[in-house]
Amino acid sequence: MAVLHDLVDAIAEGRVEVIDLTAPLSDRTPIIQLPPPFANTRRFELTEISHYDERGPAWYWNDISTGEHVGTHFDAPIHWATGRDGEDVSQVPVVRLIAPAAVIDKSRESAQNPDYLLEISDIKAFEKEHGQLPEGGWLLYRTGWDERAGDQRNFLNANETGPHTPGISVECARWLASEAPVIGVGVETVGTDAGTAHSFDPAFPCHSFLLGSGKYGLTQLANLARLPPQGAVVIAGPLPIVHGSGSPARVIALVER
Ligand code: 23J
Ligand code: MN
Repeated sequence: MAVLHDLVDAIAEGRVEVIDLTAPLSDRTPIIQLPPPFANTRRFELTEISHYDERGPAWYWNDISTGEHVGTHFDAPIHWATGRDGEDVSQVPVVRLIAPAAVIDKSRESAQNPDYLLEISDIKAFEKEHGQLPEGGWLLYRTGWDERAGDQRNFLNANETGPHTPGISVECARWLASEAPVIGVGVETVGTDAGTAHSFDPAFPCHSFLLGSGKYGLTQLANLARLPPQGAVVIAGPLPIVHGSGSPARVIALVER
């Protein structure tokens, strides 16, 4: 009881700041675009049921339609073939949804090179300066890409060779999955993998290794610039979609000031 009320007091007094890491969900929210012959997700959309009118005089409501992997969202292990026997999004234990986070900032590197790939050496250097990655927590990867989220073209940054967005190297993805103490990786981009990861070996290594190890992904996070390198606590709220491979999620962070 005491700890929880201390937390509520600390939030009310501003000693703990609550930061929204979630992108707004609308029909303009950027979505991933896979090349042919692959099938693609649908956008988030509202269909009005009534709006204080003859269809419902005192109420406004909508139907929603969306892909599971739209906007700020959670990737469950079952999303990838390597994790096919793992948890669907409704089976992720709620205790996993509140976890500490380390934030590594490669926004400068990503501005210079949109194909920037996070390496194990980057994480070792981070750990030397800021301490170890949190046990049972997230590695959040800041690239500055959230500034582009208002515009699908700029966000996907595709040319004739495909999308160019920063990501994680094959070796680093393997290491994060098998050696690092984290439960998952969160990114600002449309997916946890780099734009060019379709041509990596294996393809989409973040998805392949992390989800294959029962770990998770969080994508299209906003406001990572407002988090400290260590010490934030992340609350991620995917919908418990039965058999779902993922879900749009409200993701918030608590930061001690
Ligand atoms: C399906 C296929 C490839 C990718 C993805 C989905 C995602 O990024 C996702 O949202 O999980 S790379
Ligand atoms: Mn996804």
